[in-house]
Amino acid sequence: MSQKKDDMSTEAVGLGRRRFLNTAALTGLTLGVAACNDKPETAPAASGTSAAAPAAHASSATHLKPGELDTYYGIWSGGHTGDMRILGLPSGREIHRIPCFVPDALVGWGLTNESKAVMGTKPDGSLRYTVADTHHTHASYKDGNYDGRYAWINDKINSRIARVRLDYFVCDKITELPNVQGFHGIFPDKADPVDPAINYTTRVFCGAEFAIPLPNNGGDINNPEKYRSMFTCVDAESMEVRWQVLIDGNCDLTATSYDGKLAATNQYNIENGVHYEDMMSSERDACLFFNIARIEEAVKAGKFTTVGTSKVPVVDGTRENNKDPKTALVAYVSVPKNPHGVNASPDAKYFICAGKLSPTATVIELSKVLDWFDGKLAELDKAIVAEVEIGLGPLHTAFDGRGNAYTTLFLDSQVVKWNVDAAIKFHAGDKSAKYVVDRLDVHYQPGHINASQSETRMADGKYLAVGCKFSKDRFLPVGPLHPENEQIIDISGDKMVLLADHPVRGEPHDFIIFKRDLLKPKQVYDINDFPLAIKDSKESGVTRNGKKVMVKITSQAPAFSLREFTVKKGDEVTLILTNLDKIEDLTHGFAIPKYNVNFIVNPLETKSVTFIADQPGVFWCYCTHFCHALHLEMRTRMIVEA
Ligand SMILES: [Cu+2]
Repeated sequence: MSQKKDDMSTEAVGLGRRRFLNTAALTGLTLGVAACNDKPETAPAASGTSAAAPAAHASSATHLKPGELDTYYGIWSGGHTGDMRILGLPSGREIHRIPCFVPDALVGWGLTNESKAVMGTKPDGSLRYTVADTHHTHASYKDGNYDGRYAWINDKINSRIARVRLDYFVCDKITELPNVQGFHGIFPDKADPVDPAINYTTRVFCGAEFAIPLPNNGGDINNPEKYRSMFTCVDAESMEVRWQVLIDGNCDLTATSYDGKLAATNQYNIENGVHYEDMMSSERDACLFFNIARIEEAVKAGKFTTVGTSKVPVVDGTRENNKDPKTALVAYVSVPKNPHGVNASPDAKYFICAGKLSPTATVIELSKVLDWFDGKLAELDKAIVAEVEIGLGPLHTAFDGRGNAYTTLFLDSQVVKWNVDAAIKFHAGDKSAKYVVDRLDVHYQPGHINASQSETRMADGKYLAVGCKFSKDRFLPVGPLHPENEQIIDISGDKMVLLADHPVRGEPHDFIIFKRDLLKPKQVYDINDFPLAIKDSKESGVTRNGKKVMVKITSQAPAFSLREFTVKKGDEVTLILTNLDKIEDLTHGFAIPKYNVNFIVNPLETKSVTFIADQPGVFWCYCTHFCHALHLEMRTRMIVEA
């Protein structure tokens, strides 16, 4: 405890306790050990840290009165469940889950023909994939703020990107990226690099982590020096892959500039190693800056190759072939080894990379990177305007719009608040500049962090959410699998104030938080959006074409349009259901016992399922979503004749 107090008094200029682990190699070792600690240091906050106990007035902010609405939306990645989660903040209440990559039993995602078409199927009609690992979610921009059109989310396992429509909160497209593995970082652009009239998102950038032989078809397995990773650009509207850039090393996170000119990925494994040890031998890795206009000119000029059966243009962004600033497509700004997280400051000036294995944050000035591309900056690393110590295991950074950055310290189990301008002054030689403003213990081992409006020009500095990877003793024990702990922090004052803990099912990773008035969700579908819609209950009935049978049904509480329908054993049945109820919140379900069918239809929504009627008998199809006092009576009889 006294040790900790001593350290806190030297916080501004150095890191005391943290200093002894200043070398990246040692820190790397510690990273492995940290996960095994069953009790990280959780002593009461010492002087210099914020109080861990919430102040009474601030704490009440998260406890909304019954009927009171949240002021912010949070979009959270669902992790293994492959969905996107919608939270209300500051309460932290989970309001909705949007299935994307993994089947979902509530809505029938992965069961209906419409959702299977989005998810992708094998030639036999079964789903191509049923597992996922979502990490990052970001939304579309206009004028430097969210415009409420779309959000995107990644699947690291199968290198897929899903788009969610934010008018209906549904996934409408999924694209699998060619020739990459471990697709991790994702970020939409915020403007076009060339046309100033396009001040909104038209591209989404995707960084891939794992280097693989290209093409990965059995060749070059024993030539690790030929393994490469790629940075991919996806069209925001068509969701088709526009182009890819071959790079050295592995992409970690992704960030984009507000002027649309630069996208970046911080990079580890510049060594191109295939074994754990090889990936950490170099003292510095890099933050890669992609010159979007030049890449697209190169593609237009035909200066690209393709890989395997993919038709996607691939340009060369390797370090060796991008040394000349006048022609470079990619700039490799050096950062301490194995960094994690790259985040764009809301003043549009800087990207900040966190050190992970180094206790530092690196501040890179974007105008200087552009100067290098223009031949006006001789040494690229002069774009680094600060590289300052902030604590052990820095991972991700959020902003309050008042010049402060908030970085998670995985090893220290803290959030550190630091002032970017002061850090730049300190780096320039002013050792009296106190850039560390505050520290707050979090519980425990924080990964991602984000603040309200942090990733926009309108960062408002009200709330900070921290995704803690370990919850340990914060919730009632439920056996060996612990939930993760999402903590909400008030950042409106000088000191951070911890407001609330929320258990979440693993593991959300990343999230964004924005003002509720940026979204205008619709609560009833437009029936014309569905090609198969049955617009009048009189169109209901059974039509046969050989062994193929189409059953058309509508729902209007508390009845289905058909009281019964008959098919024959061996028929291929396609059942189409339109919910003709137009009233908000009047959803129906449709389940067929023994046929593994259950899905819901929202007001004026149409869905269909196809199955083989392989079991003769009577099957009571019933409404599974409570809709009416006569909900239990809402049924139809499927008769399958032997
Ligand atoms: Cu019903």
